[in-house]
Amino acid sequence: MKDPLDLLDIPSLLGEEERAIQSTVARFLADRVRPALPEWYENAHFPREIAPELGKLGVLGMHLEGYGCAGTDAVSYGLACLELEAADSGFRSFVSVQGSLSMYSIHRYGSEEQKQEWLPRLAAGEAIGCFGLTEPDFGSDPAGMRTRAVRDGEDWILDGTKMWITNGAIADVATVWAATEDGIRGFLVPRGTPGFRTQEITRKLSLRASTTAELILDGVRLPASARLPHARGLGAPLSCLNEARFGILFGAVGAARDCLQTALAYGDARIQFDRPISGFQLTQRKFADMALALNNAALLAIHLGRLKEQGRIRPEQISAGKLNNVREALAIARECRTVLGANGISLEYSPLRHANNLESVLTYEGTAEIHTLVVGQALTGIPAYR
Ligand code: TGC
Ligand code: FAD
Repeated sequence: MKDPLDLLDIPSLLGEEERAIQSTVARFLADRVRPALPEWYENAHFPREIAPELGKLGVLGMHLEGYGCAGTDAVSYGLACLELEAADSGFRSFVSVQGSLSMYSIHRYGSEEQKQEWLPRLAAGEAIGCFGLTEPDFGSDPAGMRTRAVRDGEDWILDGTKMWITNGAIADVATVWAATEDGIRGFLVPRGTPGFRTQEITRKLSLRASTTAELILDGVRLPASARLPHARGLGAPLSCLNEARFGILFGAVGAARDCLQTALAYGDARIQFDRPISGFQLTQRKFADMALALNNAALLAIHLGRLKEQGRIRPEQISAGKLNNVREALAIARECRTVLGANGISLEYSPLRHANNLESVLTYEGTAEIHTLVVGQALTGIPAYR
């Protein structure tokens, strides 16, 4: 199938090892994930048993060093996200939450004991992690969170509710952010802790091949050793978001590429008025505009990846990348759907599934409006959130 990223020869910007990682991930998805995707999506099912296979593939926490993690460069991690999301945003989401939110929070802010206990199992996919920041009444504005952690002797008691938590119902360990009298702190809450329960969120029209839950903490007693000792203030969870948002800005390119590839193939095969619909100028205009937007998004992703590898990427640059690439990917997915006509609304084809998924991607990890304001603040020096 034609690769629309060949238009600007995007692969020539990648090293040999990066390309090898990308094609290994793509092959795994073609064998193990793509054939069953329509069924999983239709049945709102995430195949939990695939986690150890993703661990073996090396994509869980792949950009982290040590503790069973692969320690790859940023672009390699991005390319894995790109291929995962070309299959389905739900799989990129699983890998983002496991590696960039759960594992990263432990890797960066955890004690040595916490790292030894959790990271090797999470990297292998033998354990699953989740990250609870959002609450029913505090999404874009996590600083207002109501979840509280109060000291009782050496222990901590946690009360509160977290909402829309990816992997929440299947997680063995939850990174939970809570307000204390010294500001926001992070805690590791293992599944089965008394007072801690999860409730699957059903009836989703987006990210159906992904599991999302509410976390309920009712007088959860944790030992002092459950607190992430190096996490202080809202900056700690926000720094984890930078990692996941970086994966998303690559992932969005993958979803868009898959849509455009599907539309190009369909346009060749579908005959109307005695000729392939890709021979019509109006269709070619759609293809050309989408290919430009897609290649630009890929260039932006790789540029930001190189900045990250040099250790000089800034949060507002990640916001700019997430804002642009998700917005463009959603527009491409919708436009590709039109090329497929009525077939475009069927699960037999990927564009509408991607478009529905991208509605979540546009919202989670900071909404498009929040990232607009982050860029606005970088340009003007004036924060306009409140
Ligand atoms: P503000 O006063 O600006 O900042 C508080 C402290 O945090 C620091 N900071 C950052 N640090 C690292 N990275 C960033 N991106 C940071 N942004 C801010 C800041 O320097 C400050 O540090 P200090 O030391 O001075 O205390 O905070 P604010 O309350 O005004 O909020 C700013 C705002 C709106 C940008 C922030 O709250 C925000 O990003 N809101 C969006 C929330 C969000 O993205 N939630 C995502 C939840 S997780 C999720 O969606 C997972 S989906 C997973 C999947 O399935 O893929
Ligand atoms: P709100 O914050 O209520 O925003 C509603 C609307 O108001 C948006 O359009 C928003 O942009 C706009 N708005 C808000 N404030 C402003 C402002 N200052 N200026 C202009 N416009 C504004 N969270 C987690 O912690 N962990 C997870 O694993 C996780 N997984 C998720 C999975 C899915 C499928 C989804 C859909 C969400 C997930 N989330 C997760 C939650 C996600 O991060 C939040 O939905 C997101 O941060 C937005 O919060 P909200 O939904 O409460 O919307």
